[in-house]
Amino acid sequence: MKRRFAVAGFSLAVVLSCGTLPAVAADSVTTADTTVSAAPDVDVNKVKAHLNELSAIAGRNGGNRRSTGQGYDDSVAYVKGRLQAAGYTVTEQPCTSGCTSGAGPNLIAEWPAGDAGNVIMFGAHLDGVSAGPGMNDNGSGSAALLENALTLAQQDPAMRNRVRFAWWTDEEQGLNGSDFYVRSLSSTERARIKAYYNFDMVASTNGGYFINHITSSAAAPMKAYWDSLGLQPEENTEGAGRSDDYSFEQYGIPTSGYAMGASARKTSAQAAKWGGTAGSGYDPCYHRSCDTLTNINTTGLDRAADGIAYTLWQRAVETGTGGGECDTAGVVGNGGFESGTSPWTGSTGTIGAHAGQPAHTGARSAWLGGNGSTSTESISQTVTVPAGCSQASLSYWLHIDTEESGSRAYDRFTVKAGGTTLATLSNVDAGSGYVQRSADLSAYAGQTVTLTFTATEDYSLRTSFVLDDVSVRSG
Ligand code: DTR
Ligand code: ZN
Ligand code: ZN
Repeated sequence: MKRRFAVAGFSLAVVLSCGTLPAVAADSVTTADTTVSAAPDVDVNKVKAHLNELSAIAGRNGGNRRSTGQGYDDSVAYVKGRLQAAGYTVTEQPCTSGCTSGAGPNLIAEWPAGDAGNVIMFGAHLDGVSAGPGMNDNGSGSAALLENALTLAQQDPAMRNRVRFAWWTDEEQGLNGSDFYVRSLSSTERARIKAYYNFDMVASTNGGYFINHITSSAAAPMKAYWDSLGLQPEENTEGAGRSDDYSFEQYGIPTSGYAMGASARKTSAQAAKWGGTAGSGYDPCYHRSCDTLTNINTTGLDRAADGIAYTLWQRAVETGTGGGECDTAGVVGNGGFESGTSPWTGSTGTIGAHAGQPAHTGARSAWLGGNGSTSTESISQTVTVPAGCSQASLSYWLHIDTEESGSRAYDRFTVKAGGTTLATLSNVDAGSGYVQRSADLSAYAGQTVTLTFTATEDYSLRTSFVLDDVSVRSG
């Protein structure tokens, strides 16, 4: 369904009541001095066309798309062909350990733009059970993801972060394809993945609106989109640990995703807010032969597909610098300490050009501590995190130089937002140069908060905490 609720198509009162949700499903929003791209509407008819192809593939292959059969390999070939035609480099990854014997490959596609050190992943399992064609489980997630990948390629917006898509093999036999993928990555490659979003059963005919880890920072854009539609989403308790997001969770990668539910029954409270039949399963055809093209909730499928696009744009697309959705330029004043001391307050005598302690960039820094006697030095400034930043972080460069030795913390450095401690470091973290560190500020979107950096030393032996290039950034 083509739905556009650009700012112009929405009453101002409604925009304001939605609080912090910026520019949903509009093609672009023109601000005072620039045009920033906003998430597109993903055409649900095109998502359904992919489902038709997957259904036909099952029909030609004994009625299923089980990971070990030709129905799965043909599904891989279909998705791969569409992605390649759109300009993706696509990798088939054979699952060489932990998968069912004879299982086909994972399919991985990365859009080749944006910071390769910040990868946002979106995945769905492409295999089904042997009982039927697997249209809701999981043609729905596979097709919604494919159309999102094609939409991204077609729009080709300026990218801030890297987007990687995955279609997993052998989920139904134990999350095996995704487990193999995450296990096979080096720890460096794993650390580049900042979030994984999973889509398994997003079109259940008697479904609900479920989000994995709904209160997490990774889930914020997924939730913001469904909240903007008034859907009152709930935690995906039924699916916890039961789909491919679990493989990423086990390595500490933040995960979220959408689901509409499997065999668990809808409660009367859920039927009251979402419609449908209380006391019946969310998907009456779960793992059955009747999981066909008629077992698809088109409205739910559309809402999931559009929310994926919204999340992808929020997390990975460049939003421009002219007062866009999450413009972090200038949020921290004089973050490099190059122009006097204002707007920093507190121990501003620590700010300057310091012989013997080089700056990270420029000539000046804030040298906190290094006295070798009982002392506390602190600098603060009050910032406003833009409301459009569903993901925001505090970044700073810190060089810790110490005369202390051993593994006991004598001299400490803390980073606070208001009364909340975001980070604690000490002489134990000392090293030869500057290290860039960051802390999550997403919880402060739309709020004004005082950032404070404090060095506290004990009675002897100096530890210097040299701070430079403080900024708030999106993502
Ligand atoms: N991974 C699903 C199993 C599953 C069970 N409950 C839920 C809830 C929401 C999504 C998925 C699931 C399967 O593939 O069968
Ligand atoms: Zn599934
Ligand atoms: Zn299943």
